[in-house]
Amino acid sequence: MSKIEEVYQLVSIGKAKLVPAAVQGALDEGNEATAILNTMIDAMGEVGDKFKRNEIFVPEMLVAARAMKKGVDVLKPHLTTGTAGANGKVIIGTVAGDLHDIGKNLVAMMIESAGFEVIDLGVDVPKEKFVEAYNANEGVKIIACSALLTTTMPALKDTVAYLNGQDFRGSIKVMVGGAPITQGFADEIGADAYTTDAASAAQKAKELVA
Ligand code: B1M
Repeated sequence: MSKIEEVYQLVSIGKAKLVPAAVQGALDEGNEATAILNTMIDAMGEVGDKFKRNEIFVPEMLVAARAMKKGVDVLKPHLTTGTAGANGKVIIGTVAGDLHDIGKNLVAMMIESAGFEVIDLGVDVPKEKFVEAYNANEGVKIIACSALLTTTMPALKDTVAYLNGQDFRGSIKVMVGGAPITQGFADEIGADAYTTDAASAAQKAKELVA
């Protein structure tokens, strides 16, 4: 089995301790960091499918997530470049009621790499917290919100509506994303931008402040 296949296997069965060495091995075998990242995302896809079929349960999803995070730690220096902070500040968080953070963390990492200082509010972030963070920080250019569940799409809608009602709205851009989100939904709720993945989120962030 090649190292990249091993990464897939180990993430999907949640072997957090073994993943870093396998990821390093896959890099050493000459695989691109983005290819290894995509392999881990595919492994999470399989985990999600097994969950949907009731073949595994929440604890197994959780250990797989931990394993993937360990792998991302090894990849981080290979995925990121750029001068943090030069383009201004981005506030990011996963919306209220939603505990998924791997996708949001990847977006944060790529946006940081695109030259922004990232203020990461974590998961399950109430809409008021985004505004508090804006008021507590100078130089915020973008507020970025993730929602990874169909059941938290209303919380994303609420958050964007709340941001849209703030006096400072004209001086920031609001970005949204996450697996169940679409361009149509982003338009409907009044966000400025929607992207499908972390790399395109970073690219879009640069365009929004250019
Ligand atoms: Co959850 N979960 N989960 N889960 N989980 C999904 C999302 C699910 C699709 C699995 C499935 O059924 N197939 C399903 C949602 C179904 C739906 O929405 N209808 C689901 C469910 C149902 C649940 C629970 C309700 C299960 C339960 O308790 N019965 C529960 C909800 C908890 C809560 O949030 N309140 C739950 C819990 C969990 C864990 C906590 C166990 C764990 C998360 C741990 C963690 O994140 N620290 C977990 C996991 C691991 C998953 C899967 C398996 C993997 C998620 C992941 O990390 N994907 C997931 C299945 C899947 O995704 N295929 C599943 C990899 C990640 C890189 O992708 O997050 O999509 P993603 O991020 C992408 C893009 O979406 C985009 O870029 C990222 C990188 O490319 N993106 C943005 C994200 N944010 C963006 C922001 C942007 C732009 C792009 O701009 C601002």
